Amino acid sequence: IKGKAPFISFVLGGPGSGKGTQCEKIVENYGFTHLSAGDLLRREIASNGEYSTMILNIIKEGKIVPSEVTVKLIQKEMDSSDSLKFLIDGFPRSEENRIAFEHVIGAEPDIVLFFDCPEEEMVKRVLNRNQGRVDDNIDTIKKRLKVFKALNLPVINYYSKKGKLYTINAVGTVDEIFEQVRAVLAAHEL
Ligand code: UP5
Ligand code: MG
Repeated sequence: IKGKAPFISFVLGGPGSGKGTQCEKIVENYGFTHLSAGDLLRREIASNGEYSTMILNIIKEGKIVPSEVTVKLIQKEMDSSDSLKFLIDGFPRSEENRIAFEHVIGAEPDIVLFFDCPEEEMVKRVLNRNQGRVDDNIDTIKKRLKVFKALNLPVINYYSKKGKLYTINAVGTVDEIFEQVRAVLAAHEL
């Protein structure tokens, strides 16, 4: 039986907007537990489990893995952690993802950080990354951007209406961007 409900922040933004980079800074400075949905899915591919091929094919196409699979991976991580502060990075990517999380985890985020970045900057960052990700090529990036606009922006609008959205200007140095994040976390006494 768990005690106090953890503080949950969703971390959203387009491909290459700097979610992972800023999450690392938040972990260093504020002791959050960082769960990147994309990293959990890539780990699942590497484990050669029953969903590996399906996940790989979806990621290559820049599409969204079924909520059931992603939420289960997130749930496993949350359940096996006694952290009181979670960053859920790159999720939910669609309204369907969002609703599945609410149902399965039985919680809503306390805040949502949205890293707002122009498309040309995101494309530049992703193409420069060079970490061998199967989706870091111009064709897949175009698809990821399309899916982001069609399916993730509605989630961002939803949290904006709920008063939970904090939009961060994701252009600038990593430290300049992190100063904006600090201000949001400080306002929540974290
Ligand atoms: N960089 C970072 N900050 C910078 C700055 N201020 N100035 C200049 N450069 C900066 O950064 C990207 C690159 O930019 C890095 O090289 C960094 O050094 C540099 P990063 O912090 O990695 O950006 P991030 O937003 O995390 O980019 P990422 O590519 O991880 O975002 P995506 O949302 O596209 O990827 P994710 O891993 O979340 O998902 C991948 C795929 O998995 C999805 O397309 C989808 O197919 C699937 N997926 C699901 O199906 N469901 C999910 O719930 C999650 C993922
Ligand atoms: Mg990332």
